[in-house]
Amino acid sequence: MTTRAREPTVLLVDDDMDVTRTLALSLRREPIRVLTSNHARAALAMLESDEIDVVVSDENMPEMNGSELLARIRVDHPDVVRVLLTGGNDMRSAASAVNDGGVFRFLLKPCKPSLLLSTLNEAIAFRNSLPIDKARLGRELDEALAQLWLAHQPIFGRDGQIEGNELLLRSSAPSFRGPEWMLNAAATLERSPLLERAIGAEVARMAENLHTGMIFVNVDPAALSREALFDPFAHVAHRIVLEITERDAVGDKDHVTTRIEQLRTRGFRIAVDDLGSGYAGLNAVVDLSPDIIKLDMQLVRGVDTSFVKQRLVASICSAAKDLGILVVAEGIEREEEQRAVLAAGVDFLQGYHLGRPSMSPLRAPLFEPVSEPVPASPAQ
Ligand code: G
Ligand code: MN
Repeated sequence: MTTRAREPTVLLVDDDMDVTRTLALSLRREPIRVLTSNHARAALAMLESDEIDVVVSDENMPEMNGSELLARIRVDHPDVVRVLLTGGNDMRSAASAVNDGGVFRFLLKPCKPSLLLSTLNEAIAFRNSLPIDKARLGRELDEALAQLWLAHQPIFGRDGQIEGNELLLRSSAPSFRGPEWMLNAAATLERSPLLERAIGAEVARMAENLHTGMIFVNVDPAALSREALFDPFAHVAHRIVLEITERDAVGDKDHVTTRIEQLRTRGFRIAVDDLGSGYAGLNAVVDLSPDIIKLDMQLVRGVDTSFVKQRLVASICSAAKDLGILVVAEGIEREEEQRAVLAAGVDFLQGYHLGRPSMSPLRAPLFEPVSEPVPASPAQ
């Protein structure tokens, strides 16, 4: 749960789902994180909760047109670079959006993938050239740190018993725009070790409060060498599963492997997070020899209706079994997905359908349910 060099994030807004889908698809091989929204209001909400560098918005939308949306973004998020996407008949509004200074570029529909990409690269370069207001970011990070807490999301065994919890970074401060924002803010200000110390202490507190079961902690390869993250909870290492999240290609692979070995010797278990997503490929399993594999949500999404996904999940489970590795299916949102991953042989289940991350800090110890039936009290 720490720093990572962030991929630039682009938000595509169009009321036509086919347009957002096609544009997103054309960018899938680029080192760009692409979010989409089909409603202007939803887009504004995403800007509040996520860190977004560039917004590309359609002009002609029912509830709020693109120029108006971008004008609002200009006020609330001045650093976000704005691009307008228009049909030929909206040229007038496009021209005024650019002339009034609010919009970086406009693109004509239908937009060629190569033009979209070059425009986005220019927008991202422009975004990166803007000076960061470090004083403001520092205040926001301080606020977020002061109200930092860890949500816990249950992870279930095949029999429906809770076997553990994944801890997820949260803060109650208004400046908090999500875990990625916080990790990046700390990295930008060279304060990652401070954030890691705070997280380490919270993990220890949560381990005490959660009383029993495994505790899954997200760790970025960059944080592996910083002892201060692990020291506070080293005394409960046997309960801790370190989820290695590789959003970025790992730089020094040998170093990562050596560090993982050391942590394993200290009693920590190791999981490869998001297996099957961009960077967490099968090589991660070879390099890290994990105890646990967490299947990426994209493999789980719609697994009940995709024969390919069913076969892939079943094959991974079967290979994992041979290797003595346990498999978690995460991001289960529907009963049918749950049934399909159980049929494919996963060991553990996680997702909104079974239990959402907790909404507020955990204050008191949470005890496991009483295993013996409580005798009914005699009738009055
Ligand atoms: O990358 P990682 O696997 O650590 O991602 C965990 C994130 O996934 C958390 O932010 C958590 O809130 C979210 N999450 C957990 N369960 C679900 C789910 O069922 N569906 C979706 N969409 N997200 C989920
Ligand atoms: Mn995770």
